[in-house]
Amino acid sequence: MKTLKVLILMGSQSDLPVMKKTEAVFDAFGIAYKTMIRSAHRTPEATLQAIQDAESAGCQVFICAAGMAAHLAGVVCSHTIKPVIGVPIASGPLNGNDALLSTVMMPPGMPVATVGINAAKNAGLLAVQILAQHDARLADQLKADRLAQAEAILAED
Ligand code: RP5
Repeated sequence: MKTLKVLILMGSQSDLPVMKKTEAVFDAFGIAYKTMIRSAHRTPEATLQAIQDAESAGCQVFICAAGMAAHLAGVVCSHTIKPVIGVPIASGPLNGNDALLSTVMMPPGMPVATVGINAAKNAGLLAVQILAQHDARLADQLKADRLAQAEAILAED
């Protein structure tokens, strides 16, 4: 079994349809990940436990998705020095604008790499880029992916 590389946390099962796009990236790149429903507000102790268990298992990157007053990524950041990627989810009456600001506006010294609202694919790719710093296979796969994107755009002429 492969060592865990990424833990995906999301505040609610209602976030899962969006976060399936992050899982698809890791499936495509052959990266070992785990997905859990943990909420900064509703399950604070279980969230901390998940972080500690993941670090013990070798986790290198955390991805945290939440909507509304989205504090999950910030809370995870407060418990680890591993990179934390935040995905603001468009849920609730403010359509993710609340989650975007809650996730991105971290205080100095506590960074969360925040992607766009519902940008779950980019969260996955950013995690792959982080892991590729020490993994030549992943770096090659990323280059091939960029090339394929360029070719697809040019083919649209
Ligand atoms: C957040 O509140 C979750 O991340 C979700 O985006 C939003 C609504 O949660 P549910 O009421 O659908 O469980 O904590």
